Amino acid sequence: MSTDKKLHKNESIKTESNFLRGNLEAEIDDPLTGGISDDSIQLIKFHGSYLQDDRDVRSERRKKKLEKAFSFMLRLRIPGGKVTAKQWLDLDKIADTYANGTLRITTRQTFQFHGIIKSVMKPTMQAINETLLDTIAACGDVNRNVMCYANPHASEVHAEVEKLAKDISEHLLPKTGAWHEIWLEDELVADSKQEEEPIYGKTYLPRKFKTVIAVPPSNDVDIFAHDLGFIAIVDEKTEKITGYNVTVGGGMGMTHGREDTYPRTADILGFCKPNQAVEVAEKVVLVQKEFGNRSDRAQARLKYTIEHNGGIEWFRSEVQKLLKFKLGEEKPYEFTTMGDEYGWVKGTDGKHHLTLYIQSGRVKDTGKYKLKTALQEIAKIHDGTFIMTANQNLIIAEISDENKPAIEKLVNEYQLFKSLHHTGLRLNSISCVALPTCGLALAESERYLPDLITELEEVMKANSLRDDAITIRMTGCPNGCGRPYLGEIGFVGKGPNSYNVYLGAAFNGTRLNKLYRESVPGDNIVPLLKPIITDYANNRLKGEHFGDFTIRAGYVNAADQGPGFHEDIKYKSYLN
Ligand code: SRM
Ligand code: SF4
Repeated sequence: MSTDKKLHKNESIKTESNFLRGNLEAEIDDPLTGGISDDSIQLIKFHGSYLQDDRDVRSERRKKKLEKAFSFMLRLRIPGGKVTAKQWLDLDKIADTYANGTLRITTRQTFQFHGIIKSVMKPTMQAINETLLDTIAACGDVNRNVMCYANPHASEVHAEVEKLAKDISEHLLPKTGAWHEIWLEDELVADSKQEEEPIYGKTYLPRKFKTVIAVPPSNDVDIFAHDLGFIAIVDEKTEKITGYNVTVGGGMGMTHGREDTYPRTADILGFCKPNQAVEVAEKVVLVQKEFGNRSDRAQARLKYTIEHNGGIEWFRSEVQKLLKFKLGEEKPYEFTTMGDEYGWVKGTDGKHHLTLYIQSGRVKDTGKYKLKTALQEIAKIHDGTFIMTANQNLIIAEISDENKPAIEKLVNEYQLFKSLHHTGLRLNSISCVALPTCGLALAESERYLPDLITELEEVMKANSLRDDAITIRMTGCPNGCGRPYLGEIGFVGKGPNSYNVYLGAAFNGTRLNKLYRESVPGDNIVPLLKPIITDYANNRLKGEHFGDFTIRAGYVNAADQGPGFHEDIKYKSYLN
């Protein structure tokens, strides 16, 4: 561990928290304020929650000298993103009873609830626990929700990667009893001082840590964006997973104006057998725990640990020192897409699956489009499961032959099939939450991208590109929650109604994009992109994707793995 610099204050908060307890319970029970202390704000993240406030009313309340309109966001841990129909109904009810009445599918295959006030945090957690789910380690400096390839049509392979996602999640889960004690009011651990965190120790990790599993040719989980990834190598003849290429050091977050922060695509560490994957995950975590930067949180993710200590060769040798077996050579693989496969598919196990597009992952009723009610009605008769995807979409999964007609009837009645007929642009879009709940948002995202796409759709249609798939991603700040630096078109909030526009990522998620124009006002985005889209329609090569075209046509330079992200920018100011 680097000891020469002063440790970040979060390190002492963790160390002194008695394994994530701190003063959290007393502060949750305190009726005098809707908030909690700064230390508890850090600790509650490990319990899957963030203190937020309604930013739409912030200045009005400040003027009235009122406390901020505090509420909590709660994120579930659902490795592999699958819930039963019964759990769906329970979660839907929790959203109505305790939260803002919506379920939010995140970019990491789980749900968030927004708008939970402090006085109902315990009942909410208890209700979640009754559904046999939890929120442990959904946020915080630990391994977060583990994602895996979502499409269950290759049933056996899907079942295997889903199991691995669960195994890794369980293995890397904090072992403290704090969550159960605080939220479920379980008996206190007799002497919590004797508790141990065998993997993490008292200081947990230097920063958040994210793990995913992909099954080529689909890169639906955006494998190169994460700290740790497993690319399943499937034998063509037997259709069995023979092992995994392990990826390390991907990440999206950066800070405007800090060139030492950048998105980075992951490296390949090596190859492991299926029964070695959990051990590899543990050792990668241990190396990050030892070498990650604990002074500067903006430099603490695994991507910087690798960059600052000698690159992937150094990292490989550190992981290898801890492993009892030798990592193999990378095996060949190819990704062709990172989107979801919409519509009906039949699995190799004979079950049916319907993938629906969910705009920005928000499950709610809007006007005549009663998505939330429809899914509720479907869940009431569904004998299968629901699977969230890494693209904020939803699969009504594992439907039996007998039940398919009834589900189809509801799908038609509530016009859910409409979501499948959206344009290629919309079907490949992601937007992060941003305003009004996200405390870090500099600009709108979820409330803006859908309308911006409507305008861009006109340009696409005028150029006969209605159904062409272009990945388009927006975030309200540079933290990258919608993985915008892997979008062929990326918008990153710079200030109110102002976005940096990025172009040139690869359609299969293997290459980052590059800054095209800085601080573009919302109204100027369509005029900015219109000539480029038209040029693409007229001059693209056969099968050429938009991101590749913008590089070939000279709009942006091709990005490298990440450290040079801020270099070779052709244009910067919007006025250029
Ligand atoms: Fe994120 C912080 C929402 C996926 C990178 N993210 C936040 C917070 C908690 C804001 C905060 O710290 O106060 C946001 C809460 C907004 C709200 O009101 O709900 C937030 N992140 C989200 C979600 C809900 C976006 C969405 O629209 O779906 C995603 C929840 C994922 C989950 O279920 O676990 C979400 N966040 C991501 C991703 C994408 C991914 O992991 O696939 C990234 C980029 C990948 C990465 O981690 O490098 C991401 N979020 C960040 C960062 C920057 C981290 C960094 O390395 O610099 C922050 C800020 C931070 O950690 O300091 C952040
Ligand atoms: Fe908030 Fe920024 Fe993440 Fe969007 S990218 S949810 S604005 S932290």
